[in-house]
Amino acid sequence: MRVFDFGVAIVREPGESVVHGLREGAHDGPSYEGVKAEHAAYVAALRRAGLDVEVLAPLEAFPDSVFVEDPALVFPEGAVLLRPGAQSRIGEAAELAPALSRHFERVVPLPRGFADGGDVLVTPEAVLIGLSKRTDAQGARALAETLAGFGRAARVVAPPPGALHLKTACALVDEETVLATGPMARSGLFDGLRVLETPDGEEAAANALRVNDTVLAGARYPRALEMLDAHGLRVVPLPTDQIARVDAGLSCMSLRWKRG
Ligand code: CIR
Repeated sequence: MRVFDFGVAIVREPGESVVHGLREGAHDGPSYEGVKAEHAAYVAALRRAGLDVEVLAPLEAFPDSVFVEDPALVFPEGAVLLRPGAQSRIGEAAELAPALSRHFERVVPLPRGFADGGDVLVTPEAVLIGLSKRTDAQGARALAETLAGFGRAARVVAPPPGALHLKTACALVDEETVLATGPMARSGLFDGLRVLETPDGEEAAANALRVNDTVLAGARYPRALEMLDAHGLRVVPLPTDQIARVDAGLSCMSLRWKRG
C-alpha cells in the first residue's frame, strides 16, 4: 500500500466565521461564499479520486475548523488528537473526537506540548514532524512517541523558517518525489527523495495533495501544474484563492486514511 492510498476522508464545512480565520500579513480575508465554493470543489475532487467523504457540520466558534488536518492525525492503525499550537484552535481537537471514535478503535490524545497536523509529512520511509511556531519540541517528541506506539517511525526535523507549517512548503507527489519551495528543497530534509522545486512566485503551489492516482494542486500556479504534468503526474487543478487568504492550502482540509 502506498502512503497516499486512501479510501476514507473526514472534512468539515466552513462556518461563516471562516472570514475571521487566522492569517499573518495585512491582506484582506476571504469571503465565506468563496471558501464554501473552494471546499465544495475539494470534496468533489476527493470523491472523484475514489474516497468516501464524511462531511462534518460547521463550527462557528472555531473560524479555522475547516482545516481539520491540524487538530488530528490519522493512520490505518488509529488516530491522534493533537494540541494545536494556536490558542484559538486548541478546542478543535475535542470537536473531532466523536467522529474519530466512530471510525477508529484507537484514538490517542497527544500527552503534552503542542503539535499541528500541518507539520506532519508522511513519506514512504518515515513520518517527518516539523518544528514550527505551532509545533514545539515537547509536542513533536510526544507525537513521535505516540506514533512509535502505532509502529510508525517518526523523525523530528527543523525546517527552514518562513512557512506556517511543514506542509505549507512541501508535499509528497509520488513515492520518490517531493514538491517543495526553494528553501525547503535545499534544507536537506529529503535525502533519498527527488525534489521538484516550485517555480519562482509559485511557492504556495507546494501545498499540494497526492490522493490515490491524482495530485490536487492550486489552479493559480500554472507553471507548477505544468511541471507536475511533465513529471508524468495526473494533476487536478483546484481553486485556492480564498483559502490562501487564511494561509491555507489543499493538504489541510481533510483527514485521510485507508481502511485497515
Ligand atoms: C491557521 O493559521 O491555523 C489557519 N488559518 C490555516 C491553517 C492551514 N493549515 C495547514 O496549513 N495545515
